[in-house]
Amino acid sequence: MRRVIKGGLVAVSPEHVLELDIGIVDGVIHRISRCENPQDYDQTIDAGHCWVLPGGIDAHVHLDWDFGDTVTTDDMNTGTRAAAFGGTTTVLNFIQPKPGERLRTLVDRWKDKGEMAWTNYGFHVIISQLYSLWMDELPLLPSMGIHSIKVFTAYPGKLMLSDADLYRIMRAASKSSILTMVHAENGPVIDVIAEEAVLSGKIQPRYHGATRPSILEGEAVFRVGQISRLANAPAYMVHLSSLESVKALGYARQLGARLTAETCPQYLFLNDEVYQSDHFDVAQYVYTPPSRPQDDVLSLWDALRRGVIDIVSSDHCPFDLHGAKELGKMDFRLIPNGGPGIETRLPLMLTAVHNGHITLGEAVAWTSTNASKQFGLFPKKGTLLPGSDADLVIVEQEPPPFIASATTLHQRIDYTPYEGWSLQGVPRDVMIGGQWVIQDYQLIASKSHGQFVG
Ligand code: DUC
Ligand code: ZN
Ligand code: ZN
Repeated sequence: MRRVIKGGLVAVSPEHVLELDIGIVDGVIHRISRCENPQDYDQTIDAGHCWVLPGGIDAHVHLDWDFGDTVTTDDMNTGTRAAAFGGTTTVLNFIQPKPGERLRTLVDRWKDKGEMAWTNYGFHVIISQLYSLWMDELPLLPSMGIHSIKVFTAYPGKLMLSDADLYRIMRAASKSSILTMVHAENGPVIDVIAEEAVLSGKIQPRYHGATRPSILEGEAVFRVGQISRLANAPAYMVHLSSLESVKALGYARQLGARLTAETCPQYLFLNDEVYQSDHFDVAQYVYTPPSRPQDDVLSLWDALRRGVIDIVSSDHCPFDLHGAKELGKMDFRLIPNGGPGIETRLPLMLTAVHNGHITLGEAVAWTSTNASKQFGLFPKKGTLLPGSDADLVIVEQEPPPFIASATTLHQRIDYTPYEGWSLQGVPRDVMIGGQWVIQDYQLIASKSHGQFVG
């Protein structure tokens, strides 16, 4: 099948946004230039008055994740379908071995689940303890197409590693060319603060925000940076939310730490005002880290612009408000931490472009190109160069109105933190591997086209 997309303003890369036509043959971009002979193609798509962008890459999602006593509501089917509606064509999902499970079994199990994915997909493996079987198999992960692991310095007794084990695991990962991704917060101190809050009667969801101070995020970012230097390991800091972290990141890097970092829309578009009410509805903003004061929000935008942080991922980790979140009705510590965002990530960033807050090139860099480079997918993904996979989105420059709502979005969850927001960046058309998945805002593919990116 030969297709040509004509007349769009094409972000070939963040630096090169040009009026071009894109020829696609057998799922791969074969030329970018003015096309004078559309009759050479089987299909011509009019992209006049549209942006054509590399498909979004969401490097941080939790689909079908067992988290404590519950599981995230979206799975590889529903979550990737929602991702596609939001212009994301590749998702990297966190997968966690069951106690005693071999890593190979885990990866095989998830590759089977990947059969239902509408987008391309890859995996990061969560390592929550220094378990000998996992440590023995760690070097084999790259041969299974896995190049990153994730560890936590929060959630003592559940997911948290000691500093000693963090050091051992980072060192082992680095020896096998595996990137360690880190959730950096000082979990033990947070637990003391949260316990004291509950003992003094502060049980409502709003206290989630106040009991996870950003000092303890910055402290952990710096500590992880120093440990990573000693382990001679690069580290990727997930979901940074605060100025404390940005400063810690900068200082650790100055000292020689090889750190990269992401932030997420909930830290760029929301602030701590969401924790002002005593109402249980505030549980929808119980994700970790919490949203921060507006000064932190501004510092994150600034860090993105300066290239200190270079990726915006969703941390899509959905739990129903009138469901799993109610586990914490009487104690905010029991509310499963996480919120939805796989579908709204790119549209929110493109709305910021429409509003003149950021450039189109910046949005492309932060939502696609930089993640493709970080996770070894470039130049097949994250750019629209000849030879790249035809994973792309077409976004109308003057789109029809779209109001974000749990009912208008496709994520399988009963709320969105952006309920009622007007979004201007919802893609009209989405192509994955040369196949149309979304056209004219409708799902048109009858089956999934996702490929494993290993
Ligand atoms: N960290 C994540 O990255 N996702 C969900 C919960 C958490 O703490
Ligand atoms: Zn986390
Ligand atoms: Zn996460």
